[in-house]
Amino acid sequence: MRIKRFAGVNVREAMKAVKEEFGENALILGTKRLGAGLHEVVAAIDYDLSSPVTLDLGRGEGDVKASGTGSAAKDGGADVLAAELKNELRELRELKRLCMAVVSRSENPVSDVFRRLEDNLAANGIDRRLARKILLNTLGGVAKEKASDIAYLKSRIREKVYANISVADPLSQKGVVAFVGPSGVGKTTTIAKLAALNALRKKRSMALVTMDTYRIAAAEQLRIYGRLMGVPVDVAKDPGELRALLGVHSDKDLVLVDTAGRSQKDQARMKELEELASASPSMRFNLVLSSQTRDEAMYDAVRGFSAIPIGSLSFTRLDEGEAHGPILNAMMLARKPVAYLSTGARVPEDLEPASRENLVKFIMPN
Ligand SMILES: Nc1nc2c(ncn2[C@@H]2O[C@H](COP(=O)(O)OP(=O)(O)OP(=O)(O)O)[C@@H](O)[C@H]2O)c(=O)[nH]1
Ligand SMILES: [Mg+2]
Repeated sequence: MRIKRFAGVNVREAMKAVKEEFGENALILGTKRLGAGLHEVVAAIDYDLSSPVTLDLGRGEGDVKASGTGSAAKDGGADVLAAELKNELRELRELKRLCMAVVSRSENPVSDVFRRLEDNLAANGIDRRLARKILLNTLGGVAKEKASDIAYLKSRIREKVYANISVADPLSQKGVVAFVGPSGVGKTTTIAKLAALNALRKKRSMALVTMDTYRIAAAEQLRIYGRLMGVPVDVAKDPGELRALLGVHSDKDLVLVDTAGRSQKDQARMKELEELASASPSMRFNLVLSSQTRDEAMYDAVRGFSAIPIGSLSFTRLDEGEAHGPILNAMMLARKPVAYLSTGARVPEDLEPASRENLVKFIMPN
């Protein structure tokens, strides 16, 4: 985004300068009389309105990296992160100041509309910083007579969010898919649902392997599901055992690998995952996150698990709250497609493949 002041002998002249430099898509933040024969117009524009909205939190560190490059890049990433955040903060402070200072003769000043829409997005759990970016990217191109039509603006925002969502099904191709993520988010349950859908409904040949040897009941939990579905369940203690089992199951369409939940703060356990990823380069990784995880906790999880080559994200517990904006927050930081949405604990009913349509409905229900 760029914010600039334009001066002219009157507002019309200053607006002409805005149009010349920023074009029709400029968002007018305010006008001010500076003195006799001198007026100022403050205008904003996104550098590229067609570019995706990004939450530039932790770019560099937050980007999901290929395995092996994780820790080295992460150390240098702290500076980049600090610089990015500082920059972000400066930009937002300037924007806030300008929004507050907007002088408008219309009944509904830009700042009021902006604040109402921002509050609406924030109430849905969307990070305010991301909400402001979405609004700036959306409002810039809006015709003047529509500038205070909240319903219209919301539909434009929905289009913007829709355009920024990507979805993918990691099980559409044959292969091995591992499910990783924080403790208790619903990894094993998601695997059970996917096993039921693929083995029973789609008649695909499958095997399940659990690498969760931390909890005594973990393997048993998966075995019970496997037995019900007629799908073999094996336990692998380490990447070597997994490799041997994958050899045994090389005839299967799909092998789903369950891993133990872990905190991204537990360096030893994260290291194990990195080793697993580098020992199994063809394995695809799906990061499972709870849609109820808010703000920094969500970003910490996304950043923490970015040390392994995450291919897609899944979100659980959509039934547990009304606000699903954290899904968008996580997506924008991870910049990875969404695979599955879990809407309850029932196996296999409570699972939907992610689509742009259902995601927009969850993220912006009102
Ligand atoms: N309400 C709700 N409960 C869920 C959902 N997904 C899973 N659960 C429940 O959450 C609990 C934990 O689910 P698990 O699948 O064992 O979670 P996990 O990520 O494998 O846990 P760990 O292996 O211990 O890290 C279970 O009681 C599940 O029934 C969901 O989408 N909504
Ligand atoms: Mg589990």
